[in-house]
Order: sequence, then structure tokens, then C-alpha cells
Amino acid sequence: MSLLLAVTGWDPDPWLARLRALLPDHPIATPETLKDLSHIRYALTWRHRPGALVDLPNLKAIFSLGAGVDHVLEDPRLPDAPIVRVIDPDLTARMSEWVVLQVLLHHRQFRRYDLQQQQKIWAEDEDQPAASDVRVGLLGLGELGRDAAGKLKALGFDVAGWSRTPKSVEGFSTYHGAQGLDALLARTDILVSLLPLTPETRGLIDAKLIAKLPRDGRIGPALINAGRGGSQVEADIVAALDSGRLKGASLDVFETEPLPPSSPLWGREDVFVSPHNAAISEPGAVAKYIAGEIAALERGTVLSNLVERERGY
Ligand code: NDP
Ligand code: OXD
Repeated sequence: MSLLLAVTGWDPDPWLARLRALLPDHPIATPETLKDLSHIRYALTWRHRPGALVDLPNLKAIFSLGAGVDHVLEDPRLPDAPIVRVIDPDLTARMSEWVVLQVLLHHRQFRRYDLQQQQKIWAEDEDQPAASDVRVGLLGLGELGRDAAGKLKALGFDVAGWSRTPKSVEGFSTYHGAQGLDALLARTDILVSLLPLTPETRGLIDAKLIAKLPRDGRIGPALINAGRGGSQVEADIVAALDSGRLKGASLDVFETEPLPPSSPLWGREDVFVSPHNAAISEPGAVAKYIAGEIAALERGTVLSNLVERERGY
């Protein structure tokens, strides 16, 4: 029984080391070393080369090495095996750290004071609102959205969230569907997207959506996106920042990654850019999770955290 580790853009060595230690009975191949296709039972992927998983007659499951699976589903020759994604406390905690950090950067006007420090200016905003007067709206109330929402709520923010299907989460308002989106936007100063990339969410964060954010709060509107860059229209974000329609943004994901040097987002004082590392898949934590799932599967237990191909996440 063996594993195929098919990754691009990531160094495979830390993964191979962790997986070999955790699964000593499972020889591990990479697309470069793979000889006998019939030995592969499990494929582990991060942005595998399209077609790299075909012709594996004994494939039992495909594991995404991340929480998102758009990189898996975009392969037109993806085999018909169950797809498992990462749900792991380490990854979830990392994402909430990033989201809380970004919300606080906007809420406490970090860039303003940073620039003032550079110019030795001593000036404060006497109208700095309390967290309870700042409305945070989360797009996506899944594993990551719910955790971030709870932590923002604990800091006192006025939190609400939006999902595809109705949700009831203690402590804050929830909205769903198209009408729910308008209602969420109408009460949001800081919008945080933790949406997966699907046909429905592609290009969602555009000029029309940004125009629905109110301008009656002291902070915002600000946009924070760590879901996927395909959900945002960067030209619209830049135009909204230029016109003042949007006061600031924090972006961890981009339409094209790495973000090209020519992108106007790099040079803006009103934008925080991070290199798609809001929540890295830490090889130790994720390999342990996958080894546990494989062990469970081999004991005859049904796989958890399965992706629904039709809905795209
Ligand atoms: P989940 O699948 O647990 O949650 C997804 C949420 O999005 C759900 O609440 C879902 O609604 C909602 N959703 C999906 N489609 C729609 C839609 N059309 N309209 C409204 N809501 C929708 O995913 P996770 O929380 O685990 O992860 C979210 C995403 O975060 C990943 O897919 C990935 O793209 C991104 N990510 C980014 C990382 C980074 O470092 N930048 C790291 C890890 C993940 P419902 O509850 O009704 O199903
Ligand atoms: C993920 C990511 O999907 O890192 O886990 O983007």
C-alpha cells in the first residue's frame, strides 16, 4: 500500500519526512519517482499538476494538504475517488490569529499611527470607537469562519456572518443566500471573507458588493480576504480604494499568485498584503491528521471531512 505525494509550489521534503515517520508501512512516491501505478492507494495533493492522479487503479482517497480544494477540483482529469480536506485545530488557530490581527489593524488604525511614527507626529484620534461599535461581517461560517467569529466576538466586536445554508450560531446574527448577503453587507464596517472558491463565489467581491457596504461608521468600510483570490475583483478593489468607497484592505489571497510585481496593491498605504500564509498547512500537524484519517479508513471507519464535488467545497 503506498502514497503518492503530488505537490507544486511547496517543498515536498518536510512532508515526506513527517509522513514516513508516521506511516512507516506505506512507501511514498512522488510523480517523479512513481513506477508502479497499481500500488498507490492514497494521493496527497497541493496544486498537483493536472492529470497527475490519473491511471491509479487502486486509488482509495485523495487528500488535499490544505483546507481548500479548488486546486484539486480544477483538474479536468481528476479520478472519481473521495476527496478529504484538512480540518485541523493548528490551521484553524493560525487563520483566526491572522483575521483577528487584520481586524485590529483596521480598527485601531495601525497604518495611520505607523506613518505618524515615521514622521514623528504625536496626534491621536479622540473619536476612536470601541470594538462594540464596529460591525464585522464574515463571509463564510465554516470551520474557519466560525472560529474567527467567536474570537472577534470575545474581543467585543459586533459580529455577524453569512453562509450558503441557514446557520444558527449562539451569540451573533447569521444570514444566508442572496438576500441575506445584502442584509449582512448593510450592517458591516469590516468585511472578512473566508469563502471557498466555487462557481458561485468567483468574482463575488466586486464593485457592486463593495458599494453595498455602509459609510456611516467611524471605521471602514474595510475588506479582509483570506479565502481565495478568485473571489475578488482586484481592479474594483483598487478603484474603490482610490475613490474612498473603501478605506482599507487586507489581502492574503490574489487573483494571480504570487502577486505580480506590477500589481498596484503592493505599493498602497491603505492595503496590507501577505503572501497567502494566513494559515499555512504545517507539515507536522497536517501529516498527523492525514495519517489518522488513513488509519481510520484502514480500520473500516468512514472518512470524515469529505468534500462535496457538486457544491465545490
Ligand atoms: P468550510 O467548507 O468549512 O466553510 C465554507 C463556508 O463558506 C461555509 O459556511 C459555506 O456555507 C460558505 N459558502 C460556500 N459557498 C457559499 C456561497 N455560495 N454563498 C454563501 N456562503 C458560502 O471551509 P473552511 O472554513 O475550512 O475554509 C474556507 C476557505 O478558506 C477554504 O476553502 C480556503 O479557500 C480558505 N483558506 C485559506 C487559507 C489561507 O492561508 N489563506 C488557509 C486555509 C483555508 P455553508 O455553511 O452553508 O456550507
Ligand atoms: C488552504 C490554504 O486551503 O492554505 O489550506 O490556502
